[in-house]
Amino acid sequence: MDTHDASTQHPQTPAQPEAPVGPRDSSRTPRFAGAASFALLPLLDAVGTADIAVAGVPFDSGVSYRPGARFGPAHVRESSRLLRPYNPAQDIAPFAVQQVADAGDIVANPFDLDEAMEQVYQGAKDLLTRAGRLAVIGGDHTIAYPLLRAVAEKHGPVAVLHADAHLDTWDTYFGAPLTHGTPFRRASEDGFIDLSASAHLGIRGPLYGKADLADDARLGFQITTSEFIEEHGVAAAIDRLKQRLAGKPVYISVDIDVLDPAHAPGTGTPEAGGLTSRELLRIIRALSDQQVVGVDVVEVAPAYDHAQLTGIAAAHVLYELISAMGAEKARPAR
Ligand SMILES: [Mn+2]
Repeated sequence: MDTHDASTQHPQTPAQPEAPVGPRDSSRTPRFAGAASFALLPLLDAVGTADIAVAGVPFDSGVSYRPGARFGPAHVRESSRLLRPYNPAQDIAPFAVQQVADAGDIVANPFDLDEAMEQVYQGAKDLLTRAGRLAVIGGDHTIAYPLLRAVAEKHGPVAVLHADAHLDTWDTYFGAPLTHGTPFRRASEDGFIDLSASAHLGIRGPLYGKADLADDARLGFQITTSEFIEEHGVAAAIDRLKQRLAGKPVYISVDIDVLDPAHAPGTGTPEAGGLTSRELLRIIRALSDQQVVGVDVVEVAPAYDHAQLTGIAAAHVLYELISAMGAEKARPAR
């Protein structure tokens, strides 16, 4: 970020990194006015480079049930207008300790899934030349595959923390190897994930058979179910996840259907008995001591949403993830 040549600096004025450009000033422009970038942050093109780029992927050609997550990025941005600059729950100003900017959307072909996956991969790779980390708004869960491909290229196999009602490690649907129910099987097979440190959170609901669980374990995932949280509490779930992630580079992928439909009705494959938004936010906060190298929040389908419930939940989840990613930078200043 700092482009000053140290040799031209006066000795009494050591080089200072430029302060991050924050969200639009809501004391001058009402939050409800103008176009919505995520959290009313500046666009990446306006700031050039960023520590974290927020990018949308309006793509839902991989869904097996209700379509509509292609409208997720616009809905989450629209639902993020009320996010304020200081996060007391993590004692951090996430847009002041790091440059966060909205990179707009990565365009993906809605009629050709293979081409779309290549576009998401290339789009993520290109953004990673201008931003240290990506925070992606989906889009259906298929996009986790090309995103993990780009992240693994940079960091090696990553510990994936996958919050979802579903395993998403199934094999094929109608013979198709890449759908929103299969990205983590393909990512595991292709070596993008650390098989000893990856985990699902919030799994629940009916499966096709018991073999699904055996396959899933073989593909590298430990499961913390929704029932585990009910039985043992959030603190025990956090301990279990931290032991599993074990200080590795972590990629966090949040399918908004990890939340109960009461908290997030606007999604493609809802399952009863899920987490509350309060439980999920607390778990994310507890991971601020991890090395989080990338995140996504996917499967927001606004056509089934009511009063922005799902959009607001997703916006807060992303805000908490961005805060957790900033914790490392904030620490020395405290
Ligand atoms: Mn999913």
